Amino acid sequence: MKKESLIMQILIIDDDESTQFLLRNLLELEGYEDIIVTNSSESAMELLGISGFNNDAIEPNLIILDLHLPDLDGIQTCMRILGVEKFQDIPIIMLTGSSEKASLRKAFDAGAVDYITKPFDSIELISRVRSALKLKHEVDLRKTREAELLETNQILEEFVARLKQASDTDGLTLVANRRCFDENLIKEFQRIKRMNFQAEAKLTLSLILLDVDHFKKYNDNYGHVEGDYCLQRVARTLTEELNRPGDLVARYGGEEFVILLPNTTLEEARSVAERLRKAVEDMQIKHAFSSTSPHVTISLGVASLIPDDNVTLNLFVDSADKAMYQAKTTGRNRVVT
Ligand code: GH3
Ligand code: MG
Ligand code: MG
Ligand code: MG
Repeated sequence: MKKESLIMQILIIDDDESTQFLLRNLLELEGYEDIIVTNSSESAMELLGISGFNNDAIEPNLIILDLHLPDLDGIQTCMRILGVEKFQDIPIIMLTGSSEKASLRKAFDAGAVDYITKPFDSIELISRVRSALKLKHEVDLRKTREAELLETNQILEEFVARLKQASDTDGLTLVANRRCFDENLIKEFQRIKRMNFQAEAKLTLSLILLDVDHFKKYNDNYGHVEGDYCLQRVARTLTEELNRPGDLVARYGGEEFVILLPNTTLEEARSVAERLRKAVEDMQIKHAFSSTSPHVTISLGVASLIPDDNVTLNLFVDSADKAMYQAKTTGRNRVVT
């Protein structure tokens, strides 16, 4: 395997042939094999793919740049190269005559990392080249590590989001599960309570609890698989019937579902419940063993409260449950508030 230093590519931009020759020889003696030499700023721009599209554009690890070029001067050339995003970390060593020290400041301002005065000392040249390449290598390594870390973080975040999604979802019906409902109930209660604080018109939180009628008979007669399928269809209908973004359908357990309706009054919730009742009945899922209807139906209980300092959540679900129980005892397939 090749030593790291040998696979480094070096671009020399200088119009003087003897300088080109000398630099190339010294670098090759040191073991750098991939050396590209060019005469002018414009030809360098072409090689780097800066002045126009170049399918074979090079990406050198180091540039040695003459301060005086026949076209654009070295300082402007330096700025043009470093202004390209993918080249912003390329180390550029300026080549200057000994009388040009005054220009050095400009060269460093333009982003050059080092300079060598002509005529140059070979040991000095090699040392500066090596140290610039070493620095570049370290920057590259750091950037690669940062990019890898970022990617790992993104994968982790996606994974966590998927876990959260799974832990919030009921596996059979794909609506929210009980855990997710409990969490959202508290969140919405607190949120509306904050909004109601010192507000003139108080917002209401409503709840619909519903249960499939005579579902035991459905299971006993059509089988558990058909029962599961029926629950899936009911869940889908409930979801499709709700149209406000904050509404949440959850499976409360067994054949019972619960719907959270933020900023919804008792009257509004009652009409939502009535719409749901009708939508389930209108699916006309055959149920020959129900004493209520020839089709699958649901019974619904509705409860509302105004979240503020005077109420707690404790009895909220209970009161929806009581209303639902009343819907059961007064004939099923109905809404009770
Ligand atoms: P009611 O009208 O009073 O609600 O009567 P019901 O028969 O629906 O109520 P009951 O509580 O006696 O029976 C509920 C049935 O729901 C019994 C249970 O096996 C069934 N069940 C609960 N969860 C599931 C499920 O995930 N899949 C299936 N297929 N059945 C379920
Ligand atoms: Mg020159
Ligand atoms: Mg039940
Ligand atoms: Mg039931």
